Amino acid sequence: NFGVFTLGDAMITMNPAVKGPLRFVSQFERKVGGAELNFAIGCARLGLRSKWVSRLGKDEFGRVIDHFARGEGIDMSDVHFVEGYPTSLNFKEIREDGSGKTFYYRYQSPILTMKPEDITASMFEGINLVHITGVYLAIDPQNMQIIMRVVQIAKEKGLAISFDPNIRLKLWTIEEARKAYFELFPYVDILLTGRDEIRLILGEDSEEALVSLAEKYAIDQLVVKDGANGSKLYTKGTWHEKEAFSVEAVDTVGAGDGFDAGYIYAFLNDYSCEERLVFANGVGALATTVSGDNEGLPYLEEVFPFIRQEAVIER
Ligand code: KDG
Repeated sequence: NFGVFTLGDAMITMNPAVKGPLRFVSQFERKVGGAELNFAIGCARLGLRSKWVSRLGKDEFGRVIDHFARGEGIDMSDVHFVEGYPTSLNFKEIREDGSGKTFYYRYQSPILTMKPEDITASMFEGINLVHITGVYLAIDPQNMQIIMRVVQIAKEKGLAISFDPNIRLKLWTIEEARKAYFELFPYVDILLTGRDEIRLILGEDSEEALVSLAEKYAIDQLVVKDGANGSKLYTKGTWHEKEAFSVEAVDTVGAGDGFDAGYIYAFLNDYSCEERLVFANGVGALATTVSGDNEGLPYLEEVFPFIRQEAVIER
């Protein structure tokens, strides 16, 4: 059974009870979000051992996140409560097609209390892959030092490193984001990026530009997620491409994290390139069919009938 490691901030996510502009929404459902935690949940549901490293506010919302993540079977041994830093919040606005906007209340996140020396080699026991996302990097410039420590230990241990830029331009500028990504690319084995994101990062999304990025930084697998248009993978000199599954999306937030979890599951389990894309497309699609950032992430046994498009017996 493979183990994955990820690190990041979680938030209480206020999901609107109705669709449309937030100023007209008066009721919300309290849920849990956070890109890296979503990834960890996605992996755990697929049966991977999943470790999430974080800090939570020593408050009621911190307890909500703690209970929620424990309930998902996440390894929480390096998640600690800190005083004086309220647990982060965000409010979502959801449009008719399931897309939406995020409004952050994420100042002085509890995870800012973490120091590079808090990352130790013993935290990586039983781990096969380290997953990093740009959300953690966007929260504070000092987080790069922590990520460099993670990367250093991962490399010493010969672990694979996956990275999702997860651009959040409400948290930093594209220039700051680019600088951080290019600092990290030399260590990345698997790059999982949205098509619109890679366009922002490189200024274009042509196959030539992607190939030269992969080759320059020795990125073994470069995966481009293109939502309803499917996904493609460049590895070892060849492109592979798979169409998306058609679903009725109600909430697309967290679909990219689900895709990443699906891809990493399939990679660790030695699936072929095409199979990895099909599996990841399936997990990403299923994630959009349920409201909330991670509620729709499927269990392993739900993915297979879905990707084979088998009829499910409902009653
Ligand atoms: O990828 C989903 C995340 O974006 C969501 O859960 C909230 O972490 C979050 C963020 O910063 O947007």
